[in-house]
Amino acid sequence: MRAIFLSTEFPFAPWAAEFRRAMPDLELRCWPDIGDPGTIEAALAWLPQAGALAALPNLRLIHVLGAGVDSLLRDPGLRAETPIIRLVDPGMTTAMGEYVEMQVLRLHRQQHLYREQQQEGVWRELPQPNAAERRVGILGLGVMGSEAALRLTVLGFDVEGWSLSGARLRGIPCHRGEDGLARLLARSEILVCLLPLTPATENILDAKLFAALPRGAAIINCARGRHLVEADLLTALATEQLAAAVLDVFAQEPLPPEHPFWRHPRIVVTPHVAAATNPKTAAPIVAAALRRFAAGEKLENLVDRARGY
Ligand code: NDP
Ligand code: OXD
Repeated sequence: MRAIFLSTEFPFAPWAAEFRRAMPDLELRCWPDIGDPGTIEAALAWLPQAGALAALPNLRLIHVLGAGVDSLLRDPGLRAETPIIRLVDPGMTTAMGEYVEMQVLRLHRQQHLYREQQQEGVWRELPQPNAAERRVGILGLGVMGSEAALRLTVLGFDVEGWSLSGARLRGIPCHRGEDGLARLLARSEILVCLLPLTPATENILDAKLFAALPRGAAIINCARGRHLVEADLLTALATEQLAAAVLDVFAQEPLPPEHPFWRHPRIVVTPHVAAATNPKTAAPIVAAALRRFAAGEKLENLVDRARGY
């Protein structure tokens, strides 16, 4: 099989090395060294170069090198009939679980407040509820959200979620629809966003949503920057409707140096690293999908274009 590597962000060399091991018979080229475009059957894509997809007349499959497909679906060169597989890599799922656990524990144990006290040289003990008394809400209970929810449950937190289907997850109540969202928000002292970015979820983290949370709640956004209305977050922190925010993803990445989030005392910024794609673990997964495709077998983790994720 002949495939093309399309990425404005991921360097090619580590992927090429991993694919040589995982799939020695794959002829993997890197844009713009494309050869005869008509011979390329598959694209391995993360933020494809402008015009690249449109230039491949016989493309039969796209495998995304990440979990989210929002940027790929915006590519004007994408044809409606080309199947898209997204990356479901247990290594990334574990990483996301760790990130959410770490940030929820930080907020639960009030490290943001102790940090401020330390800077002012203040020795003051704050009330310390048990994990079982801390209500956490998770928006999106898919691959990443389920992992986060289950790990937090193991730590003893009182976890509930929200998803499109409302499918119940091993004892974790899951809400759906507008009413369900309102019920989840009303109880969530810490709210984690793990939704895909779609027209239905864009700007979901806005003033209306913040007002529906208990006063002094905290949010963690490790999904996409465009889920968040940035100005509304700054207002909610200024009025103390929200006590803190942890942000891993941003509308503009890298976050510009002058952006107010960098120096905000109640915002933790991490540079889109909650669950980074790792070529070592991802390449064998992508290779297995390409082999299934070549053998005409049923494909897994296909993106539903109508739903947008
Ligand atoms: P999944 O597709 O497995 O899960 C998506 C979840 O969101 C599902 O539970 C789905 O509901 C729910 N959902 C989708 N649309 C809606 C809606 N309109 N209303 C309510 N619920 C909705 O995705 P993943 O868990 O793999 O990943 C989630 C997102 O995390 C990715 O799209 C990506 O943006 C982000 N991400 C960020 C990373 C980082 O490093 N910061 C790394 C990896 C991913 P249902 O279960 O009913 O289908
Ligand atoms: C992803 C990401 O979607 O890293 O995989 O954000």
